[in-house]
Amino acid sequence: PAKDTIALQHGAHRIGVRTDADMARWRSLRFGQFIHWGVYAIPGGEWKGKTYNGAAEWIRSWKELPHEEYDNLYRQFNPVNFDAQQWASQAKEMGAKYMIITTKHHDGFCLWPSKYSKYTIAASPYKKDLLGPMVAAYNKAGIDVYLYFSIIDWSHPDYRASLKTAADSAANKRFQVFVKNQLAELLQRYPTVKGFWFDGTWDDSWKRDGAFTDELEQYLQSIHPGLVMGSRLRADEKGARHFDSNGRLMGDYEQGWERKLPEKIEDVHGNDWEAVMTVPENQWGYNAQWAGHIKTANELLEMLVKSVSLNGNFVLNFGPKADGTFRTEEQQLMTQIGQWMKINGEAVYNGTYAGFEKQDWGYYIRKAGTDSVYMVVFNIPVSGSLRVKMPAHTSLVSVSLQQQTLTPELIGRNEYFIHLSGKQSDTPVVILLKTTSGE
Ligand code: FHN
Repeated sequence: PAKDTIALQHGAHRIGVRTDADMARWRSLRFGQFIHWGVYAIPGGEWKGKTYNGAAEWIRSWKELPHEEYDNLYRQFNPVNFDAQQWASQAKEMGAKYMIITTKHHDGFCLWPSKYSKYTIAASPYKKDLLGPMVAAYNKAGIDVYLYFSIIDWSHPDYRASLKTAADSAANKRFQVFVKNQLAELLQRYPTVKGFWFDGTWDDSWKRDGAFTDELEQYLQSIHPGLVMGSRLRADEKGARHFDSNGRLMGDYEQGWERKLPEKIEDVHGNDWEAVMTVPENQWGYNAQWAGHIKTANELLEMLVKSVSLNGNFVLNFGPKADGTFRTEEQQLMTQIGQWMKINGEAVYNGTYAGFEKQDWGYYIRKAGTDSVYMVVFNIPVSGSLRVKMPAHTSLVSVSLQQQTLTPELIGRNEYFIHLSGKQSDTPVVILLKTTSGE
């Protein structure tokens, strides 16, 4: 280690990004669909006429809803209208290339019939496994599946947030075995999944056992080589999460971008990263009454494009209803985003940071490993002139807007205006620059 780094046994085991094919695939997909689905969809943010003002999937922690009552909601969980094919085809229509499903959220309810828990879909009136058909349908539609898994488990008698006594430590050890068993079970049941998306790893009991998080990560990799797992799983032996005590990223990509995006390439320190985003401000599970600002398709597309322009993936969350259908607002968003992606998705998939100076009109995305750079324009200036400053040693060869050639105006040394005078658009405009690089 360098002079000012400390020796760590359970810190990052890799410097720089993963370079294997499984990780390259994850990186190329760029757009994902997140789904938060569980028994919390039944109350949908309301209980006995009162509205909970937290996130709907957290309603069990609200004093107005006794745990006893929440923990019996599964007896009513019967998503008779769940249609895996339909879910998959609408995700495909939207342009998602991967999806992340909550196999188990903080409440502990399992969407699969786990043999390690009684609190699962098997005990509900629906009885049937939900994950199996979901994984099959999404895969058939060409979409990779990732499994969200909460470490925090409010239903498990051995879960401890902190370890104060020897009995707590013993319970925690049993809980770790349970976690390991459930994860191995998921991989064994759904072998086509590409990775885990861990959550609920912030409690002291988890953070203080960095060695276990490290062993678990290696164990999962050993039984399912190539698995992609973000930085939320890990802690080092000093309790540092995501980044070890030397500031190095643990896990395969930075998983801290929740409902926020980096501003500039320096913010991501050369790491792979992914952002997860809600449609309303902070609701993941189904909430019957969305409040506050509801993001529009254009706002979400801007976040997607911005993420890709900074080398990241973007994952948009949906919270289906308890019966297995999606609310109208979400269906409309999927359709609107999909309409744009169908025509312009080529600018997003396999996109990377382009190395161009940022301009106010929008974002540049480079098709990985090529001289093709897309300009995704969100703000056409009143002048109609888009400024393009070429990076050093790069020259502009041609400019086109949907097969139509545009003639750039040279306005300075290697600096151009691309004129869009008179052009108006309700959706982002994509311009393709062909460039050459070299000394
Ligand atoms: O508490 C959860 C929350 O309900 C939701 O699942 C999000 C998704 O990233 N994760 C946690 C908060 O970080």
